[in-house]
Formats: sequence, structure tokens, C-alpha cells
Amino acid sequence: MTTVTVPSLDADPFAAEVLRDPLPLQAALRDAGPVVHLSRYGVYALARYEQVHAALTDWQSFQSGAGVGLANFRYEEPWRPPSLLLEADPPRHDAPRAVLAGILGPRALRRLRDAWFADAEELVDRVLAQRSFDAVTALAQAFPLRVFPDAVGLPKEGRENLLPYGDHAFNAFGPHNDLVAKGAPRVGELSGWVNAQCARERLSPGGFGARIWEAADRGDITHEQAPLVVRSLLTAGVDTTVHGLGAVLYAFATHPDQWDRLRADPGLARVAFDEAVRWESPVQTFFRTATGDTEIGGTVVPDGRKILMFLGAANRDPRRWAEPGAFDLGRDPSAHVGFGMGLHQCVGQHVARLEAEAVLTALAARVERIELDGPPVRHLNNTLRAWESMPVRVASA
Ligand code: OVM
Repeated sequence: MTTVTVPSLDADPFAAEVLRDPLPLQAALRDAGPVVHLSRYGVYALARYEQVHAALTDWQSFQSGAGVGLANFRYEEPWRPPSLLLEADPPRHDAPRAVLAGILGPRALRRLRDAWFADAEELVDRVLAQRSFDAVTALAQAFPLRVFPDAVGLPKEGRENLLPYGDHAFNAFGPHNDLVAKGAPRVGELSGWVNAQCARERLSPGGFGARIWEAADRGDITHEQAPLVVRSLLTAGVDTTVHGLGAVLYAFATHPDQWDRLRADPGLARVAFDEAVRWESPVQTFFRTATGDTEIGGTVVPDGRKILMFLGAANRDPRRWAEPGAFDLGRDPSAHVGFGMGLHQCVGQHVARLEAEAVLTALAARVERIELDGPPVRHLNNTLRAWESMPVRVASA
């Protein structure tokens, strides 16, 4: 094999101006080569679809067990006990994954569908009493916070901790920059609350949390593992869907032709959500760690080195997608890597799609036009592409 020189960039993917608009760096990384060295952090970067997809589907060479953030658990203490799903490799990963996949799978969600659609209609009716509102707080945050904690079986008290905890967890995948420092003062308090909700006694019967504990009773996972699997739900289940909804609402507020298309065929709601996940990539990046010297794109990444996968860049790679910058309900976005790919692909994706389908269906039946009513404001996070606020005005149907 010929060894090629790896292009090196000193750009900071976690700098505020890059987080505010990651598209120029994504393009520069894709164009620099299949693998790029990021000298600032001493890590390798993949930004083309082909290499991101290859890394995601090769867990043997690209391990998660050393952490999926910048911190290398071979040498550094994680900020919390590692996730049994996200930060684990087979075989340890597999039993917790199988349990959660059953609890969050399409079959299990069927019994939530009617209630969530009714909830979405009620929420949307209430929101539409105003002609202009903040789509982030009134819809993108309000709907997941209304349905998901109940589905998990959480008590009412303390739910306001869910978003700040998740926001910090996603910041903590990046370097120790100001975003991590900003969250640090509350980590003890937020983690204390989250960890306490993972106990069996806190979780109401019939919910996702109680079903995790029942899986432990059956011996599918151990009773020691159960609380950490519940913690995964609480960490990954709220901010992600909030920012996914924010992405699709922004897409429609800025693409009235696509809104007309959805209104004409509400069956497109799920495709619309996946297209928005491709287009905005609410989860922008995750790391892997080279398990042994690993060849990718003609370059050998040495054992133990961190590899940053740009999911958002792969989802807009013109080598894979025609007109990648277009939000287009006519395309098939199903191969996007916004939910990851392979063994670790988002286990909650069916929950996310159901939430989005409920909100979009309720909106499409009631709203003729949705437009920005002022400049939307980004929420900066080391991992998430997110909105802080999005003033919109609507015309009722
Ligand atoms: C987890 C988890 C899984 C996916 C994303 C994530 C904070 C966390 O298992 O805790 O982000």
C-alpha cells in the first residue's frame, strides 16, 4: 500500500463561529481529502460520506469503548460512568442495546401513536391561538417535554433538568472550551437528579424505564446495568428530538414550496423529518478511536488515535447527494448518517420519527403557511446543531 501524506488543517471545529455556521468548514474538510489531520487537537477527521459511512459500519476498527468524544478513555477519566450503549463495543454493548431496541421499537410504539397524535393536536391548537410564536419553545421543546418524560415514567418534579443535562452531555463530547465551562457549575446537581430518576422506585409502571427494570428481572441485562440504561434514555432522548423538530420547522419556515407539498400529501411527514435530519444534522459529529493501526482512504491512522466523524458534512457531501443543500421532499434521504449507521445507529429513531410525525401532521392540517417572523437565533453546542429561538408567524388553514 502506498502511504499518502495526510492533509493537515488547524481549524477548530468547536470554535463559536464554526458552530454558528459549520458549512464552510465541512466543505473545506471534504475537499481536503478522504482523511484530514486536525493539528489543533491531534485527531483525524472524516467528512466525506464514503469514509464516514465506512467508519460507522466498522466497529472492529473504529471503537466506541474509548469514548465517542474527544476524551480518550484509554488515558482520561470520563466525566461520568460510560454509557453501556454509546460508549461500549460488542460484546458488552449488545445486551443493553437489544433490551432498548425492543422497548423503543416500532411494535412497542404502536400503543403510543394515538395518544401522541391527540397530544400534538391539542398542543398545536393551543399554540395557534397566537398568530406568531417562538417555534422552539412553543413546539420543538414543548412537544417532546410533554410526551417523552411521561412515556419513560418519570415523576413530574425536576423535568426542567432534562434539557440542561442533555445539553451538557453533548457539549462534553467536545474539548474543554467555554461551552463546557458554562455547564460545569450545574453538573453535580443535574447528574444527581438524573441518576436518582434511574432507580426503579422513581419509574411509573408501564413506562420505558419500568420495562428496562423488567428486562433485568428476566435476566436480559443485570440489575446493576438497568439504571445506566435508563440514564441513556434521559441523556439522549430529549435534546435530540427537540433539535430535530427545530430543524424540520426551520426547514419548512424557509421552504414554503415544500410546506405546500406536505400539506398536499401529509403522508410525507416522515420523509420530511428524515430529510431535515439529513439537511441540518442535529447531531453534527461523533468520535471513534482507532483499534490498532487502521487504514482509511489510503492513510494509516495509528492505534489509539481519535477520529472525528462529521455526520453533517457526510449528509451534505455532493459526492453522495444531488444538490445536497436543497431541502427536498422529493428525494430519498434514508441513507443519511444523521442517526449514525451500523451497530450504534440511534436506538430511539422510531420515537423521534413518531414525535415528528405527530407534530407535522397536526400542523399540516391546520396551517397554510409558516414563515419566519424575525431572525432565528442559534444555540451553540459542541455536538448539536440547534436553535435557541425561532420567531414564526402562521396563517391558519
Ligand atoms: C447515552 C447516549 C446515547 C446517545 C447520545 C448521547 C449525550 C448519550 O447512552 O447516554 O448523547
